[in-house]
Amino acid sequence: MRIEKYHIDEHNHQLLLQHQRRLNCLSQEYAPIEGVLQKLLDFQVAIPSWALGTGGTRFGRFSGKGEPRSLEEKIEDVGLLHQLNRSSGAISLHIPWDIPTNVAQIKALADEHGLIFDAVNSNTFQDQKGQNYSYKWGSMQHVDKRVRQQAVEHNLEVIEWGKALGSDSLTVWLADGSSFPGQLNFRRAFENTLESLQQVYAALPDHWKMYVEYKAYEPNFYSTTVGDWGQSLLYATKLGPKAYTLVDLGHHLPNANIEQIVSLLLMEGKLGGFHFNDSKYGDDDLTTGCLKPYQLFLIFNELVEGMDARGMNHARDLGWMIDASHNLKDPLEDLLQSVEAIMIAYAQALLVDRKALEEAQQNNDVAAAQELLQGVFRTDVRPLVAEARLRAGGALQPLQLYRSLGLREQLVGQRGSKTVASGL
Ligand SMILES: [Mn+2]
Repeated sequence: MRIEKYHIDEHNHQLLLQHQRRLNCLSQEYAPIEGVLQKLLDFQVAIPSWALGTGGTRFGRFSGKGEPRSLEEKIEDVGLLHQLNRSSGAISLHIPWDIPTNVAQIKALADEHGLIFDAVNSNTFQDQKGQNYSYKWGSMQHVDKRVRQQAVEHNLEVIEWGKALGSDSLTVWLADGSSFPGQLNFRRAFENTLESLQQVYAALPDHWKMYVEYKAYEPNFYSTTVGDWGQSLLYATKLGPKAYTLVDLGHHLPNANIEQIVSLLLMEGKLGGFHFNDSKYGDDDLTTGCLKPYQLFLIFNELVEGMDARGMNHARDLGWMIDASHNLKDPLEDLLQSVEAIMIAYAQALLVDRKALEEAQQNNDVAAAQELLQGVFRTDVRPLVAEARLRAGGALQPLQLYRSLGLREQLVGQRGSKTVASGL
């Protein structure tokens, strides 16, 4: 399903005057904004293929309606998001949940929707039908070499799918760890994992990146073998220049200073990518920015500062992806909200007066530094984000248009109300 262009034009036409009034106010305060707009236009956030259906908790899963039944329909869904916001131009596939039956057709379909394939994700956190060995006691950390080898081979297969699709990165998240003291020899678990990752790393094409994602706890509750950014950085450093740390916002212990982690990883040239979501207690996988928009802004503030210090391209040099689970809201509405929150935080970070902030820091003027950051954070930059969308051919108010066109109802009409998408 595609949205007819005239629907978007009509919608924009209705909102245009009000939009321009708001934008003018903002431009007067923050002139010139052209450079910021171009950066917003370039910025794309990949949508994971597993976030298009309803997620679940360990207690239950309450299906939504009109969920995508196939990889093709997942691509169509991301295509809809991208038509609406022009900032969701990539899809991140999960293997084996989303193995294409016909690579050429899938590539052509993605191309039709203006989508590229972002990082491919391996899965050794659950057993698949017909596999020889179980991951109950871990995958790459496992005491049995045969299990480790199976996990390595799966990752090699994922790289092959990625190569076929035109992806250029592999994300490895391991559920490996232990739930009880004494269960695991930490050092051997690390060494086994490193040795396994080294075999995967050796198979990476030259221009590829490997993202080593960390997580503090869950599903294991005593130790995780890639448990924090220090451990991930250890692996990434030992592996080599193509390996990077991936930061998932929900994978920290409560109140961790994620913006500082980001800053130091960037300094070391080892920050590879991001998984956006929000949380109150743990890895809640809620809509990005729904709870802690100020933290999201502070993270983007460090990202922009750190990337500029290294002369990096904001849009291309890091991998940007949403990693959330949608249990209550329509996944497409939820994703529109997440992307919007990311764009707002990014726009705000771009508006920070870097010179004035540095001056405040040099003078130990703490109050001035706070005023500067909070001044930008409290500015409503939504017209700026909307203007970027407008210029790219998207909708001024994506969520509003999604609802007024009855897109979910149309999807239910096509797919039925009892569909279940594969995913978390
Ligand atoms: Mn993640």
